[in-house]
Amino acid sequence: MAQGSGTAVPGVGRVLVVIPTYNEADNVEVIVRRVRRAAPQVEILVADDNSPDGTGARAAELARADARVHVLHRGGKQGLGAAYLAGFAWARQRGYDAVVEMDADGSHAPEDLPALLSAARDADVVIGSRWARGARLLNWPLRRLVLSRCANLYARLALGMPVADATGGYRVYRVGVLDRMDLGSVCSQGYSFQVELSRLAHRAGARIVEVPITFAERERGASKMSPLIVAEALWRVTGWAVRDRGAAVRRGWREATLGRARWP
Ligand SMILES: Nc1nc2c(ncn2[C@@H]2O[C@H](COP(=O)(O)OP(=O)(O)OP(=O)(O)O)[C@@H](O)[C@H]2O)c(=O)[nH]1
Ligand SMILES: [Mg+2]
Repeated sequence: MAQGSGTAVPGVGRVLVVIPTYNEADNVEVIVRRVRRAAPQVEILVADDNSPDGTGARAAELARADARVHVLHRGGKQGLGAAYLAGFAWARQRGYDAVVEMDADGSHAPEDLPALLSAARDADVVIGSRWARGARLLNWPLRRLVLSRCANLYARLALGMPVADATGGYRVYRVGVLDRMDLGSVCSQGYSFQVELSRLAHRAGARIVEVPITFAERERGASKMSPLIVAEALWRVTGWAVRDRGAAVRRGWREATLGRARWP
């Protein structure tokens, strides 16, 4: 660890902020600049899926000008989940101690990052939460607000996780906890990725802490949210719930029958 060289966050270590991008040419420079200003010790990896609008080339320019900015050029659009997993692998190979997930469109304020990193001193996973007391939502359309509220309610009830914002995509993961999570089993393409990782972290016994954030609607560029992405989340959460409940019932049944067998 490069302690003392100005690249370590006290109590956390070397941090890599992974920013997945697809057609974010108007946003990439702004977000990189804001992260560098808000948290000068961290490094940044832009994980670009060969965006047709030239986001990758812009990110490469930023990387040439700043040794703390890196780019992962990927072959084509493969979804948010695949881009993050590639970013996590990149971080692991290079010995980072923590990775941050952050959108490129400014919805996740880099100015909140110091608070998230400070919470990471005593946690395995920190979720920048839209549904924790003190969070602020700016210009979010009512339909997105309702969708997020319902999705979180469903995920919490179906999966039994004590997490208010399981769909939120502004997070810190200590690399140690990623090692305990079975990332090879991850199958989500879109935003159910966040729920899937919440579930894996919860099952790995991770200390999960939520920190309120200010979440703003994107100002520039197009959303990649689609009905297909919502359907994927619904379908996957239901599948995990059935699997988890089935396993719990089988466990209970086994314990009950074994207990009875031992009864004198
Ligand atoms: N590398 C990569 N990045 C992606 C892909 N899909 C989305 N992203 C990025 O993931 C982040 C979140 O996507 P958004 O389109 O902002 O999704 P959203 O925040 O749910 O939607 P809005 O609220 O409408 O902005 C952005 O930085 C996107 O550029 C993908 O397939 N590959
Ligand atoms: Mg967004």
